[in-house]
Amino acid sequence: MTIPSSVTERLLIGPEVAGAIAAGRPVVALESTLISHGLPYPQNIEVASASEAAVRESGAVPATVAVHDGRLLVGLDGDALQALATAPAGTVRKAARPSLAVALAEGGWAATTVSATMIAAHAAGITVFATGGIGGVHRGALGVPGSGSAPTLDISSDLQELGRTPMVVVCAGPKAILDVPATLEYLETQGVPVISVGQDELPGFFARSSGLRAPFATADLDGAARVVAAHLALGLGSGALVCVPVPADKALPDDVARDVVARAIADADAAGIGGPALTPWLLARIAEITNGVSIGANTALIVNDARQAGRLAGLLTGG
Ligand code: PSU
Ligand code: MN
Repeated sequence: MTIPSSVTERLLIGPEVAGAIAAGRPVVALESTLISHGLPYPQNIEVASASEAAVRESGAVPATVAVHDGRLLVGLDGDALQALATAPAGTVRKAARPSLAVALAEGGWAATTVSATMIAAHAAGITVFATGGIGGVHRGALGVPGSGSAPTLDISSDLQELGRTPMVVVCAGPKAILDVPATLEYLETQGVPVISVGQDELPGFFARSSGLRAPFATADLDGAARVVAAHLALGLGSGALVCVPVPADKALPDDVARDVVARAIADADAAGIGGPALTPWLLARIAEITNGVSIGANTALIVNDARQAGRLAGLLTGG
């Protein structure tokens, strides 16, 4: 058995994506965990297709990333997207930095989280990546004051990946299910600039605002592109996080978002859910509690992020 000895040997880059990278044209990586674990069918395939279309409309080439039979696919075709979106529950692994090797070695399909998508996209030579929300410090990771419960230390590998991989990730803010202040502190420690576009407050994923001031804010995407370009040119090795708020017409009101998230977290605690299953479980529970309204917000913000990332990729390549 010959085992590929580098990430590059595992890569299988789609022809259109490979052509765009070689020509220096703007490319946007898209992750696949939100397809297999983040949203139900058929909203998952709709959002995957709409995100690719939004990237194209803004003048860039989309490259959705996943793992299949030992290869890191960068640029899925329509059949592959469909296969991922319709796979029976439990048959698609969730691959992050710590579980990428298992996903590659075991064969079959795996969806890539933000961390694993960054690894593949960076190896392919892509700089810009769009997702809905990054993983972060889960509530209770550091213990719950006064509760006597032990810290879970559940901190997404997305945060360290942002600290070690020089890419720009466009999202709608850290997922509201997280300990957002701790997530911001962690990103600061990792040397990751966090830039809010168009508002001083950090976007709150399902809601326009997280209730926290963003570390940096720019009036528009051009301003964000200037900061990102300066950061990447320094060669520090870390990535940057650009946060754009969910479109207003699909946003959950700030107080509603706060309440449903609190309820879902209490339910997860009661049900004993933890580890990699926690994020998908909470997203599904929030969809239930809101009668699907959260799915409308989630899909709108993902497609919007893809569109902004396409524009950002154009600005960064001088387009
Ligand atoms: N954004 C979404 N839905 C998702 C995710 C992001 O709108 O399902 C996924 C991403 O792939 C992210 C992952 O990397 O959740 C984080 O999982 P964890 O907290 O287990 O690290
Ligand atoms: Mn985790």
